[in-house]
Amino acid sequence: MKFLIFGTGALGSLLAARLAQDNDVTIIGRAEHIKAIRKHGLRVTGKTELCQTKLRTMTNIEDSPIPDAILVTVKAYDTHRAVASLARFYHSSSFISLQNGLGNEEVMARHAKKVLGAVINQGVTLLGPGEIFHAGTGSTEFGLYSGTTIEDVAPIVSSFKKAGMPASIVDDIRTHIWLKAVLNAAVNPLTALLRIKTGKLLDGGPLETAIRSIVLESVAIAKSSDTHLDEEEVLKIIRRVIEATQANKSSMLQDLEKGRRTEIDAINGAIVEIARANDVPHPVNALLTNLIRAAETNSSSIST
Ligand code: KPL
Repeated sequence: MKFLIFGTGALGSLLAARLAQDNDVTIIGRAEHIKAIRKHGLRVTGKTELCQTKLRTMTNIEDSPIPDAILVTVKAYDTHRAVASLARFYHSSSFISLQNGLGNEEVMARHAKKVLGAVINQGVTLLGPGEIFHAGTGSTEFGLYSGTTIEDVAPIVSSFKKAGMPASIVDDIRTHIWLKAVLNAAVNPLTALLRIKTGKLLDGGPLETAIRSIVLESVAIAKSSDTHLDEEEVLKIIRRVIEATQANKSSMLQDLEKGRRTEIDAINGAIVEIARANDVPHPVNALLTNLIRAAETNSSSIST
């Protein structure tokens, strides 16, 4: 298959490294990362150990061949910009968001003819230009979102499996996207605010109580938006993902540590927006959103 991976942060780089073993993969990313990959290959350590040299690297989208599937892995606040720059492919390729948060697929579906939904759980860290660390591995679920059929999704799932990444097709991808948003709403702000690795959340005490509060409130908000999630099931799944990615630093923690903007607006912030629109209580998510916004503005002066 021909893949275009748009956004070569930690996750996009992992997907590129693994999929390029058996597919034609083009990556578009920041100049210094691309330069390092061209020189030394893309180095992956941790759960994946390889140095990938079979990548078509680009910094300019205009030079890319037409792909079968575009995996969008930019930060959620960059989705609009990414989708606008992919206009050449609106009528030819399947667009797939492998991002955090709610609303990415809606942005794609406003322009692209074929959109697939997907949810991925992989713990990955960018170590430096051309180098990533794969801390925790999980599955990827794909589903039809708009304008797509099983013929669009099946070959992508096969490619993921062949590349050693467990993948499946689900009927209700919108519910899975919500589930991932609730997972991120619980894991990401807590790990970022406390500056802890994901595994520390399973403390059998206050942090697990905090996770429960976030999940109960978020599940009620999902319900107001016609998405049914079972609270206890969600808690079980979150526990499983935390166990599988325990050595990982969540993406929000990594963002704060680097003094970068986080994806809080697309995660807890988006949940708050939906709660407001549907008149549902949302104090826990609103508090976390405000705390992360405050941490974003103060992260560079943490020791003063
Ligand atoms: O999606 C994640 C992230 O860090 O953004 C995981 C690894 C699932 C933790 O929430």
